[in-house]
Formats: sequence, structure tokens, C-alpha cells
Amino acid sequence: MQRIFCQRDCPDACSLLVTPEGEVRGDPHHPVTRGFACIKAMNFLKYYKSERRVLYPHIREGGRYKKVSWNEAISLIALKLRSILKEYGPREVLVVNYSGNSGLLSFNYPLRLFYALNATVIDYTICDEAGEVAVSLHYGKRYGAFPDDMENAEMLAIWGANIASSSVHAYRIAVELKRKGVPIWTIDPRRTRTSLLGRHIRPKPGSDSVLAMGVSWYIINEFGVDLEFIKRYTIGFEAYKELVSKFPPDKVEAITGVPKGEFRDLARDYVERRPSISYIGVGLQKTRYGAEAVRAISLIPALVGVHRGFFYCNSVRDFDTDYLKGKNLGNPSVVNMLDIGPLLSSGKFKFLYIYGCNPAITFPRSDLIRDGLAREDLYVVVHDVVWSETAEMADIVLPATSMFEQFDVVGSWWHPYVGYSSQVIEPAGESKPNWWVTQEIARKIGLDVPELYEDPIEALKRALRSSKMLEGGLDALMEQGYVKLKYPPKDSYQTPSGKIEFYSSKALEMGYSPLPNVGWDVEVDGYPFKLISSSVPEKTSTQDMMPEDLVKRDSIYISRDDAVSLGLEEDGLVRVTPTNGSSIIATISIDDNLLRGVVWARRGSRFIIGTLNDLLTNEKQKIAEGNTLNSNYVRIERV
Ligand SMILES: Nc1nc2c(c(=O)[nH]1)N[C@H]1C(S)=C(S)[C@@H](COP(=O)(O)OP(=O)(O)OC[C@H]3O[C@@H](n4cnc5c(=O)[nH]c(N)nc54)[C@H](O)[C@@H]3O)O[C@H]1N2
Ligand SMILES: Nc1nc2c(c(=O)[nH]1)N[C@H]1C(S)=C(S)[C@@H](COP(=O)(O)OP(=O)(O)OC[C@H]3O[C@@H](n4cnc5c(=O)[nH]c(N)nc54)[C@H](O)[C@@H]3O)O[C@H]1N2
Ligand SMILES: [Mo]
Repeated sequence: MQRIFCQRDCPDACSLLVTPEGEVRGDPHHPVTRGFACIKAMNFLKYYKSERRVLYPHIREGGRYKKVSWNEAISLIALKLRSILKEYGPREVLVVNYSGNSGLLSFNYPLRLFYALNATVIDYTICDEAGEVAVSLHYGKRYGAFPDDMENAEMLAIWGANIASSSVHAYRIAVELKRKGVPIWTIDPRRTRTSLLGRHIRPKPGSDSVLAMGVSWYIINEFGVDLEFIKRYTIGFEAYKELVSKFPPDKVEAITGVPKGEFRDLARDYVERRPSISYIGVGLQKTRYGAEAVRAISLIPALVGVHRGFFYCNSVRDFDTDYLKGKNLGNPSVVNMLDIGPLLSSGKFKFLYIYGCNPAITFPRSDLIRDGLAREDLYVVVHDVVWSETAEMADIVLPATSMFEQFDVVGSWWHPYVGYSSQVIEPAGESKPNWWVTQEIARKIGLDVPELYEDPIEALKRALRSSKMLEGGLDALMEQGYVKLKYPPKDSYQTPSGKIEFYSSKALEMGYSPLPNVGWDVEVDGYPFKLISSSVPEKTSTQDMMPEDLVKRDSIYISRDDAVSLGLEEDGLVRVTPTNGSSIIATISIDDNLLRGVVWARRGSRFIIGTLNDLLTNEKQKIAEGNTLNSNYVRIERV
């Protein structure tokens, strides 16, 4: 049986076996995959064989796509690129990439071309980055609990994550814990499959930093902190205590909508059931005070004496990814990816290269992204595995190999294993890996930079060579298949003081509040519904949609009480108007899992008219200019 490592942007980064019959299974020997794969992976081969697959290079001519040879496609791209560089300069060339493929090579290597050109690259702010910075302010490196820590937990609190959908192997651990009688808590405004595992706290969305204060208040004032631990491993506790004292239970109850008895019980479990572990999801972080909430939740273990008793993002690696992406080759300009819609639609940039990303659906103000892609004076090249919504608007579409058809090195942002994924299937049609395409473009425009043509295996070797976490580098990976990374110990803290800093000196230096800046989303006048969205089991972001799924249109989900008060029935049509001046038309779905005042949509929703992300703003969090995808308010009317 042949094996690959899943290259989707998912915490589980599974080891997948392809049987001789062409089925995909979870590797029974891999310590985290343990013999089962998610529903998406089981359908991968069907998906990659579907008619959505891009098999050949295509150029758009008179509104239709025409098949061309690679040579024609690359020549045309080189011609355009050269003339745009000459006429407008390199800053008008933009590369957009993100989470289509998280393999080290697939993600990074193409960037070499754009670094060497001194073009414009993006800042990756659309997912979990603000929360990563948040944790590092107090802990140094951001690693926390691993799967085995979860398995040994005496209590698990899952904040703003629906792991039944987004991390099925973490969900399985949670199910095992429940079976053993370990208390599980879920903090999510929605009822989900995950929340059915235990006690469910339902805060108003966007109020988690306040809720974390409420939990901390009870720990400090009623159940007792671990003073020994605090003295030995932390600094700034007195200042933190002062902050928490400003959020007594009644105030927290009023802001979050959670009865105080509930978060009191949660506080008691944090203290009495140690090691208690918090799984902090990306969902709650995509709010105006999201990174602040991540800070406050991550500090709860420091109160009760558990070293790094949280999981948020474990992708701490000492690989030389700067080398892989060619950071030394130039000094590109950087723009926040949340701003791409407004920038493109206002006429900025003349050449756009997109790989591993579907911004026409996934970026905020996707309506403006699509306006931009439609510009006559913008040349758009899309390299993708399938005819994504973005590919369908490109001037040139290039076929990409799927994860089964290319080699790469794949890590996880949850578990500590890194794998070498081999090519196990011949490339479909004329599809080519990401690194190959930018090599060819560089060659055609005649760039004299040796790194642009470096053999990708050599590049990987060099990037892993000096790693202390991965002994033996790429050779070890290729020989053993996967290797467990050596992380620093849980009780080492890479902050200026060497301790957990409740009061963060690094935050101060970076212009952020040294203590979590506790805040919450407030309703906007005239826009009574909070719109949130999240991942669903059967697709990864916009991937895995079969041709028959694409015909269907998504709904806006609303609570029964709200539907009644608006006079709406199941499948009725509504216009949804956000604060940003756009609007969409969709069907309504009545959902008993929602709180009043909250509406929900599946991530990547496409409605009868418009898409979900047309409704979002590009407002940023203060920390790391992170996204606020879950902090939008809308008005809903029957049409
Ligand atoms: N099947 C599948 N798996 C995936 C993905 C996928 O699309 N599909 N995507 C992958 C990627 S890129 C990522 S980033 C992760 C994301 O996966 P998760 O970390 O689970 O995050 P989300 O799916 O964004 O949202 C999870 C939950 O957060 C809740 N939520 C929303 N706002 C708030 C709030 O203010 N407070 C609280 N407490 N909860 C809130 C939502 O109701 C939702 O149930 O999953 C990865 N795994
Ligand atoms: N409303 C709302 N919007 C969101 C979110 C949300 O929760 N709500 N979540 C945000 C988050 S967490 C994320 S991570 C982003 C994800 O947004 P994107 O980065 O746009 O991710 P995908 O939708 O998975 O699209 C990736 C594209 O890459 C292609 N691809 C896959 N493998 C390869 C490959 O090897 N080579 C090439 N060239 N292409 C490949 C896929 O076919 C797909 O078209 O969306 C964000 N947008
Ligand atoms: Mo993400």
C-alpha cells in the first residue's frame, strides 16, 4: 500500500494509505491518524477525478477558455509579466496564495519568483495568525498541549472550535475522554456535534475575553490559584488580578449572556480536575477581540498551575522556510490579504498570480475581489487543481497536481509529527506541481538567479538541514516516512523574563496592551443580527465540492424565534444587508441550534445572489492586523 500525508490545512495532517483498489484509508500505525480518515479524505480520489479537475493549461479568448500547450501558456505569461514589469514596475505584480496546500514546498517555493522580482506579497492574516501572536506575548513560543496531553487530561474545555468537523482525530480523543468520565466543556454560541459531548456554555459571539475573565474571577476569588506555580513560573500576577477584579460575575453575565453559575462550575473544574486543558479554536479568534480572548483563555492554565495547558497552534518549527520562499532574494512590498478586495477593485495591481487559494469566495469583500478579477487592465493567472470560482475568472488557468501526484514535506499545527509525502499517482492530464510552474516562468523571462531553478529536493534538504527539532533532516523523513519533532519542554518559556508573563513586556514593546485588552462585540444600530460562519465536515474551506454540490445554493441559518418574529418560513427568500454597502439574496434555513440574534452560514457559502464573504468587512484586529470575519452585523428582510 502506498502512503501520502494529507496536505489540507487541517490540524490532523493525516497519514493516508491508498489501497490497490484505489481507496483512501487512515494509516493504522500513525500515532494520530490511527486507522481512520475523515469523510473528505475518503472521497479525495473521486473528487480529483471529477470533471472539475483542470487538466490542461487554458487561456481565455472572447469569454471562453481554450486549451493551449504549456509552452504557449508560459510564453504568454512571460510576455505579459515582462511588459508589466517594464511599464509599471515590480510592485504592481501581486502574488496571492494560502491554504490550498500546506506542504512546505507547495506553499513556499513559488514565492521565490516574487521575492526575486521585488513584487508584492501578502501578509497571512485570514486564519489564526493574530491568535498565534497573542499566545506568544505571554508564553514566548506558542506551542501548547499535544494530542497525548489531551488524552491524559482530567478536563477538556473546547472554546470556539467544532472539532467534530474541523479535527476529527481530536474529536475522537474527546469521545474517549467522555467515555472515561472526564468532564468536557464546550464554549460556543451554537449547539454543535462537539457541544453534545458535555456541558455547553453559549456566550454571545465575540464576548469570550469577558467570559475568560469571569472564569478567572472565580478561580482567583473562590476556588484558589496555584500560588507556588505562580511564584515560580510567572510574572505580573498582581496586575492580572487587578484586571480580573474589574469583571465580577454579574458584569460578565450581563455582557456574555451566560448565567454565572455556569462559568463558576467551569472555573471549579479547571481547578479541581488538573491537568485541565483548553482547546482554543480559530472560530472565536476571528472576532474584533479574538486575539485578546486567546490571550485570556491561554492564561487560565497559568492560574491553576498547568504548564501550557492549552492548545492553539503548535506549528513551531525551526525549519528554514525563509530559505524555501527565497526571502534573501529580494525585498517585496507586503499587503494585508484582507485588503485585497478593496485594492483590486480600485485599480491597484496589473498582474496577479494566484496559487493554492480561492479568494473569489474566501476573502472578505469577495464581491470586490470578483470586481477586481474582472478588470480588463489586470492580468490574472491562476494555478489550481480544479476550476475554482477564482480560476473561472482568470485570463490563464494552469493545471496543478493533487496531493497524490506530487511529493512534499507535511507538518501539522496540532500534533508533533512531520511526514514525507511521496507521489503515488501519475499526474492527471498535464498537471504540474507549484514549484515547477514558477521555475518555468522565471526561465522564460530569463532571470539569472540560481535559487529560482534549485532542485526542489535540494531546497527541502537545505531548509531542514540545521533543524534541531527534526533529527536527520530530509533523509530521515524519506527513510522513516515520518518523524516526531523535538519540541522545547512545556515548562520553558521563551519570554524576556523566561517566565509566563501575565503582564507582557513584549506586548508593551509592540504597542499592544501588556494585559489582555478585554472587549466585546456590540450590535450596530439598524443591523440586529450577528453573522458567524464556520467549517463543515464534508469540505475543507471551498475544497471537496463535487460538480453536483456546486449546483446547490447555500442558506442563511436563523433561530426559530427570530424566523417567527420576521415572519419567515423555511426556504423563504431573504435579502441580507451588512454594514459594508453590499447585499445578497438567499434562502432561509431554520436552525434550532442557534441563539436569538445570531445567524450562521457554512464557510464558503454561495447564495442565490452573492456569496457569504460579500457580507464581511476588512476590519482588522489590533493584534497582528488579524481578521474579524465573525464580527459582522446584518439586517434581514423578506423578499
Ligand atoms: N472539515 C473541515 N475541517 C477543517 C476546515 C474545513 O473547512 N472543514 N478548515 C480548516 C481550517 S483552515 C481551520 S482554520 C480550522 C477551523 O476550525 P475551528 O477551529 O473549529 O474553527 P471554525 O470552524 O471557524 O469555528 C468553530 C466554532 O466557533 C464558533 N464560534 C464562532 N464565533 C464564536 C465566538 O465568538 N465565540 C465562541 N466561543 N465560538 C464562536 C462557531 O459557532 C463554530 O462552531 O479547521 C480546519 N479543518
Ligand atoms: N466567511 C468566512 N470566510 C473564511 C473563513 C471563515 O471561517 N468564514 N475562514 C478563513 C480561513 S480559516 C481560511 S484558512 C481561508 C482559506 O481560504 P483559501 O486559502 O482560499 O482556501 P481554499 O478555499 O481551501 O482554496 C484553496 C484553493 O487551492 C487549490 N489547491 C489545492 N491544492 C493545491 C495545490 O497543490 N496547488 C495549487 N496550485 N492549488 C491547490 C484548491 O483547489 C482551492 O481552489 O478562508 C478564510 N475565509
Ligand atoms: Mo484556516
